Amino acid sequence: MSFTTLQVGQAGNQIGLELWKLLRKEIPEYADTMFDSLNSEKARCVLVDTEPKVVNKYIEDDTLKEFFKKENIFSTEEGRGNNWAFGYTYVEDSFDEKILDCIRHEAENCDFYEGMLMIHSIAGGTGSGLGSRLMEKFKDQYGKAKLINVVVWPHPSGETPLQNYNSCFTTSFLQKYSDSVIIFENESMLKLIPKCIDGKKVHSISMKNLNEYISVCLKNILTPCSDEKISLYDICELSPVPQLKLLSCNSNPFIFNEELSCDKFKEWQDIITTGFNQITHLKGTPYLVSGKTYCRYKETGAFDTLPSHLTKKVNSKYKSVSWSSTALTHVLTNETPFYSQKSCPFSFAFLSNSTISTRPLKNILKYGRSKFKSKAYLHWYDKYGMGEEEFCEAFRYVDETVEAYEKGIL
Ligand SMILES: Nc1nc2c(ncn2[C@@H]2O[C@H](COP(=O)(O)OP(=O)(O)OP(=O)(O)O)[C@@H](O)[C@H]2O)c(=O)[nH]1
Ligand SMILES: [Mg+2]
Repeated sequence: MSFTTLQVGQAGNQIGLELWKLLRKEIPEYADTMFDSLNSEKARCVLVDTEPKVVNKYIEDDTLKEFFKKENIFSTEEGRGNNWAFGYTYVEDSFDEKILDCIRHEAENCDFYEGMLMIHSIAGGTGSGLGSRLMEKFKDQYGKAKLINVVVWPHPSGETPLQNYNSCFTTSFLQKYSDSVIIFENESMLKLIPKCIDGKKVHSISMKNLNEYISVCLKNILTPCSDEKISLYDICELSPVPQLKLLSCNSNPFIFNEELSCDKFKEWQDIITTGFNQITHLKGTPYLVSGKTYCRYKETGAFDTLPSHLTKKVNSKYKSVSWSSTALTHVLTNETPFYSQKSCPFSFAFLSNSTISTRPLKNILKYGRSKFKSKAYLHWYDKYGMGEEEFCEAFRYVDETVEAYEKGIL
């Protein structure tokens, strides 16, 4: 089974820089799932941005150059100015069709094509707008293939005036076309990273550090073990009904500034406890729809007690929904963690579908609707043919998603 990775916009391609650094270390085990073994083990990855700055790094850097196909890198001259409508509607010289041709070419080279893992932010113009257009066309052409989106959520306080509108539009497309959406909230990561690396003085956490955290999470769930094939279907199992497909991911230990912060962890129990402590919720106890833990541990001795320990931890953090009592599974691998050279004995990740995801949704809806009421910035969308009806439809989709979680848990 194989899948393609599609990175769109600045965030998508910057996260990719960190992710492929980790994945490359495990070639050739993953050669035919994420790497094209027929083509010198180059990544089965398509890289897209409207401005050339970030994707050019993949062309100019000597180490990266080896792993990426130059013909899979697409860019234009100018970004989409944090405007979803600009990104969605303006595709000069059939830019979108060229990208889809490239994805088709990659898919045709796979023995069994599972689908696409797409990485992007929801708040800018390219990853969100052009990304939405690509999701729509991909699902139109490959109805049965899976689409998993890894998305970066903006700070609620607002980095750009259009971010909540853009986020609502992207969320409505995710709800229509994606099979599972793994959400990484920039603000939550800023709070949780110091918890993973305490004992060290953290002066500031950079965007690169956020991307390192996201990459470690993705690495743990995409390559739980080196001799078993990764499958997008395993991740999609966590979305039992199409309306409930928003996932969160946490992982421990964590590589910070290329240094593994694992000195303070003596036992696997400590690593799991710190991993679960990363999960934050504002009010009450969240409901868990489904979850999967991923553990790599060379010592099999602990495998008898690990599952019940993990289940206990999950139950202390979440309430379970009445209709989904067996929704928690554990993937335990008798293998040294991939960063074992740094003497860490154990790695842990938790991928979960829970009501925690409704909090960021409510935020973009609240701020988006309040701006819409005062008709702020609507002309930026109107000039690309997006009228008030389109806004109302996007808000309705976000509303329905929140409602699906609130009703679904009963
Ligand atoms: N985690 C993370 N977030 C990022 C990164 N770069 C940008 N963001 C966030 O993504 C949002 C902006 O989206 P970008 O990806 O920069 O925008 P874009 O898709 O390139 O679109 P345009 O530049 O408007 O054409 C903001 O919420 C940023 O905080 C990154 O490398 N990592
Ligand atoms: Mg950009």
